[in-house]
Amino acid sequence: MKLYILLYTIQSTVGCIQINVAQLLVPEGKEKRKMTKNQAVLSWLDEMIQLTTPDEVIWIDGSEEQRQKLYDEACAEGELYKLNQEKLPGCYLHRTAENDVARVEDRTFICTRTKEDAGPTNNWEDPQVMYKKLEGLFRGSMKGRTMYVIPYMMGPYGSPFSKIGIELTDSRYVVLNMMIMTRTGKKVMEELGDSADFVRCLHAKKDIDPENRYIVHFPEDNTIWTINSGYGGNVLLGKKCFALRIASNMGHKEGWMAEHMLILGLENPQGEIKYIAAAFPSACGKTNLAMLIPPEALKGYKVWTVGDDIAWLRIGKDGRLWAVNPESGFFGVAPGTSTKTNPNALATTMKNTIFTNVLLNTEDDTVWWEGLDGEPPKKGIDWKGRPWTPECGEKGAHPNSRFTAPAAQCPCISSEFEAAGGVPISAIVFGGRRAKTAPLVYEAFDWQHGVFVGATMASETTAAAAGAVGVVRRDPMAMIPFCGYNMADYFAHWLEMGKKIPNPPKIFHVNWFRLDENGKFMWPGFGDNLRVLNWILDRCEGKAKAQETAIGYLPEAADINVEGLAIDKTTLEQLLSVDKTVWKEEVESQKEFFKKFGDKLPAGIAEELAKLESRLNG
Ligand code: OXD
Ligand code: MN
Repeated sequence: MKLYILLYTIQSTVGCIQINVAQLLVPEGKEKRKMTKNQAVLSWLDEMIQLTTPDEVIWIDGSEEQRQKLYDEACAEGELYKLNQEKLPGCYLHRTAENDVARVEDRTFICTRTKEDAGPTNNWEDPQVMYKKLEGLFRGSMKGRTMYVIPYMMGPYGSPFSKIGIELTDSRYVVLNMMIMTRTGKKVMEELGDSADFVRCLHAKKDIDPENRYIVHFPEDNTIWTINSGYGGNVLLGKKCFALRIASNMGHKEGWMAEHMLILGLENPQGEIKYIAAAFPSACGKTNLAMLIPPEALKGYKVWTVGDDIAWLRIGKDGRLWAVNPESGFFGVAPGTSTKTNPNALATTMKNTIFTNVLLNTEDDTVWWEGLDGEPPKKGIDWKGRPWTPECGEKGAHPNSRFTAPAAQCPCISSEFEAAGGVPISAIVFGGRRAKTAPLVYEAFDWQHGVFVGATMASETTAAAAGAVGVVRRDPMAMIPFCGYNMADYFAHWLEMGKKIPNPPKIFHVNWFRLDENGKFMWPGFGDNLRVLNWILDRCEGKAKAQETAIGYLPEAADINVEGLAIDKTTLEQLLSVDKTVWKEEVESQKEFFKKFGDKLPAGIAEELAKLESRLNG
C-alpha cells in the first residue's frame, strides 16, 4: 500500500516521468499476479487505479486456491456466511443491502453520442457529461479497499462467438459470482494476447447509495461503469450489461445477435436432438422451460439445457442459425424453485453455490425460500438478517432472492454446452403471459412476420406484482430492459438477419397462461409444455398439420398430443382459438406502442401490422 501511494505521488508530481502504476504495483517475485504485458489493458488499469485509488490490486487467476482464499476472507469479514458443508458443500449465503435487491432500470443508461442511437426505450445521457459525473463518484472510491481485476470470457474458450471483458471491482462477492457465471482467469488473458478488444468494466460498491446508483453503458467505448450497488444484475457485468446491452450493439455492427433467450435441446425417443431458442419476459417460467422434465406419458423424450437466460446467435457456414450460451452459470430466482417446479435447478444448487437474500435455516445452517418443498423451518434468519419464524407473517426470502450455481452441475446440462460452434437452432419461440389474447401456440407465416410477432410480445401484470392486474406491458423479444441501442434499429437488424440466413429457424409464439371465464389457467404448463414444443419441432420438419388463421398457423386440437393429460377437447379448442374482437383491440395497443419509434419504425414491421389488421377485418 505504501509503495503504491509513494509511486502515485511521483507520477502525479513529476508528470513527465512515465511510470506504469499497475506494473509497479505488482512487485518482482509476485509477477504471476500481473498476468499480462498487454499495454491496452495496463494503461486502462493505470487510469482506473488513479481514479479509484485502491490500496491493493489483485488479479484473479482463476485458480481453486485463490477462489478458496477469497471465500475464507469473505466469511471472516462477514461478507459471506459459510453454510452447512456436509449438506451443501461449497455453498455460501450473502445478504445485500435492503435497498439493493434488484436491477434498477431507471438508473440504467445507454450513453451514445446521440440520443437517437439509444432510442426511446432507454435512458440516455451524453457520454462526456456522464463520464464527468461518474468520475466524481468513482474518485477515491476504492481508498482503503482492494481492487480485483477479473479477466473473463463470455462464451466457450476457442469459440468464434466468444468475447472478452475485464471487470475491476472492490467486491469479493462480485469476484466469486463472476467466477461461477463466466470463465475467468489466466486462460482468458492468454486468449486476449496483446489485443485491445475487450470490454472495460468498472464497479465500485461505494456507499450503496440508491440516489447515486448508476449502471452505465458506453457502447461506443466498449465500457461499462456501475457504482453504489452490490446486487448481481447491476454488478455482475458479464451478464445483462455486457452479454445483452453491449453485445446487442456489437451484434448490430458485426452481423450477429445477442438475445434474452434460453437455449434447449429436445431429444426424441429416436435419440435425435433439435434445438430451440426462446424469449420470455420475466415471470414466465424461462428457467423451468430450459430444464423441463417430460410428463410420464412422454417419457421417451429428454430436454437438455444449453442456456437459461442469454443466447448469442450467428449464421453458420451451413446457412443455419447457431447459438451459444455466453454464460457458465445460472443466476436464478430461488422462490418457487422446488422438486415439483424445477428439480434440475434445485439439484444444480446443492453444491458450489452462492445464495443471495434467501432465508438461513438456523436449525441446520441450510437455506430456505418460499415455495421450496416441505415445511418451512421452525426458525431462521430472514433476508434482512432478522430472526424469523413461519408465524411472523413476513417473507423469509426476498421474492428476488437468487442462487448463483455452475451450469456444469445441472443434471440436464447439454453435452454441447461448451461446443465452440454452438448448436443449430430449428425454432425461435417468443412467449408472454396473456389471459385472453394469445392462443397456446401459433407459428409465424415467415421470418418478417416472426419478427413482428417478437416485436409485439407482451405480458399482463399478475396479482403477484405491484400495481394494477391485467395491464399489458410491451416487451419486444423480452429485450426492453436489455437492448443497448435504438429498438427500431434492433427490429431492422432482425429483419436484415432474416435476409442473410439461408436456412432460418421458424418462429413461433406460445402462451402458457390463458385463463378460462373463472380465471383459472386452462393449460397445465411445466412438463406438459413439451407437448407444444413437439408440435413446434414437427412443424419445423414439415411433419405436423396446421390451419391458417388471421394471426398465423395454428394447430387443431387433434394435432397436440394430450395422451395422459386430463384436458377435454373443448378446453383445448378454446386454448387454440383466436378471438377477432380481442385481437382488434390488441392491434390498437400495438399501434400505440409503435408510435414511440416514429419514422424509424422499419417498413417491414409497419407492413406486418397493416397485414394483420386487414386479415382481422377480412
Ligand atoms: C434476469 C432478468 O434476472 O431477466 O434474468 O431479470
Ligand atoms: Mn433474464
